[in-house]
Amino acid sequence: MTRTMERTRSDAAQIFRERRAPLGNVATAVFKLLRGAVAPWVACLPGGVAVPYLEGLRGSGLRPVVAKTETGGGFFADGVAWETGMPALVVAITGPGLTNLITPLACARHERNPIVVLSAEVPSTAMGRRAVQDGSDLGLCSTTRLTAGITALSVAADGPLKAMSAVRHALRIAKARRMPVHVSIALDALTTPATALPTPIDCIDRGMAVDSGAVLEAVARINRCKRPAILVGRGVRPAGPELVQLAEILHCPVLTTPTAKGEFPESHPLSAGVYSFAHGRLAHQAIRASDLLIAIGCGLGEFASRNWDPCFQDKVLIHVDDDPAEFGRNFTPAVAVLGDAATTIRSLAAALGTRLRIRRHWPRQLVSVQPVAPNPTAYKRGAVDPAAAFRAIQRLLPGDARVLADIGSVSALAVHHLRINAPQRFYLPLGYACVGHAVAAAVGVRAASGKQTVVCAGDAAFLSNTELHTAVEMRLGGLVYVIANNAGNWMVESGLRQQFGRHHGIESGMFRAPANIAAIARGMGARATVARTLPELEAAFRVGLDAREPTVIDLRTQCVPPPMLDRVQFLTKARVRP
Ligand SMILES: Cc1ncc(C[n+]2csc(CCOP(=O)(O)OP(=O)(O)O)c2C)c(N)n1
Ligand SMILES: [Mg+2]
Repeated sequence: MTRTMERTRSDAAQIFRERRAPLGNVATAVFKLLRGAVAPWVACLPGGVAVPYLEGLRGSGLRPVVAKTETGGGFFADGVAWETGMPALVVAITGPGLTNLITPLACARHERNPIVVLSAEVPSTAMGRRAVQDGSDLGLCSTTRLTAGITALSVAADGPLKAMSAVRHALRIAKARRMPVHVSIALDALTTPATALPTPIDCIDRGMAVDSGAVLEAVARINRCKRPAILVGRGVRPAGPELVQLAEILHCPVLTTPTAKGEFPESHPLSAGVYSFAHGRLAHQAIRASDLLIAIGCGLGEFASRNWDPCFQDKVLIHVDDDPAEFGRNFTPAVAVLGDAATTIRSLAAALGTRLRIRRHWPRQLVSVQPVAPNPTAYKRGAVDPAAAFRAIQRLLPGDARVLADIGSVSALAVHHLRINAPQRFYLPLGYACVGHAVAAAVGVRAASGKQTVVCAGDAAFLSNTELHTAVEMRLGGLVYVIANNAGNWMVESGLRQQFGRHHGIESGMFRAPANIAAIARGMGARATVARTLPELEAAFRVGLDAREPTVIDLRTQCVPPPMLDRVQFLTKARVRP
């Protein structure tokens, strides 16, 4: 080898090193690309093929959070995305890591929370050769095919260049469509030196031009009606002040779906509360009596339309949504206004402000809502009436605290008894309704919000995952778990009793004895108390809000039928009788 050739080779190596140094390998470059465009917490569960991701996170400015399962990690990310509106990252291994993520991704899809899953795949040379956990397209369980139906993009990259393009593309789609996405990168691609970063991710913010023709048509319809009402779903976010303005111009009742609880302040005189699931009497009356309904950001599905109540067909429906697929899904709108909620509401309010001609036809009691009457259920010794417990929580709840309700009788009780007076305070993902969601998602919400966070969950929900331990590891104070411990899956049992009578005789999921939730929580390092009376609950709740570590209140509750008649009716009607 000549000296010139040697120099050329060492120069090339030097240039290569210099280029490589700031970028590192593909795993490192991926996080450099994502930083700033995603929320800073990365839920991850380590494992052989995912190690390059974990190495890449070092010094990236992003913060790895070790979840106890990928399912819990996925819910954590869902909480982060819900709180921040930014895409939340999850890093997982292929195979079981990815299959564990299916449930939280489906939940995020329902709630339109952007989650970016980066999974690590077996090396390209091992694909299709029975490598452990092979989730490639050549393996037995292709992870991209598994996630394809529940994500906006699911793509595998077994080369470095495609890996970088895939991540960039996935992030754009997650942001634009507010949906989960999945990129699977092979181990060898992850560890290949990155040659160049793709152009930084610069997503154009959502926000569409207002459909002014449709707005004018809507205004004309509104002017001809007598009793308009507004029903808002989760898609209304973020439209707080605009929504209040529109309601005040129309002076009409405003209802929310259970998932959008609080998006219109429930303390506002025009609030008729939550419609359908666990609704109050007023909400139902307001919908029935209205002749025109402005539905904003909701698909008018089972919970949003009280089991597709036929009364919706008799109204003039003005449907506002940023997804045209929602129009006509359940009821045909007289006017469909495609656009982002806040902008459209603002345009409607502006157009109505000068032209509003409807006269006030609403009976006084329907535009001035009274608080729900207390549940008269008597106390049983040693256990608290859950309705009274919720009213106590309501009294002690700080105004800016986040409340997460889990699925179970607590979700119905929380919807019914809590009054949420500001948007983005209450999270109940009823669309996918997965038991255990809040227990894990609250950790993400508390971390991302910095606000006191209250979880209302049942004992079965608490037992279904262990992300409380993650909250303990993160030293998250001001995080209070109120666990309504009624010894089992009471919502199911209660539903069966309402449907079939007391002796249906099948396994409904009630336990022989209550689990010792406080002891389990202590075992994970949390502060924990058993509360058997309201004063015990109140004292523990107050202390927990200011505590420096997570608090669990093992609240022994009576089995009182929750307000869930609509759901029972839906299940009863759907049965085919012989
Ligand atoms: C993953 C999942 N499995 C099953 C269900 C059906 N389910 C709905 S409520 C419920 C009971 C939850 O029990 P718990 O958390 O103790 O609350 P409770 O109703 O007893 O107050 C079950 C099993 C579900 N929604 N999600
Ligand atoms: Mg229970």
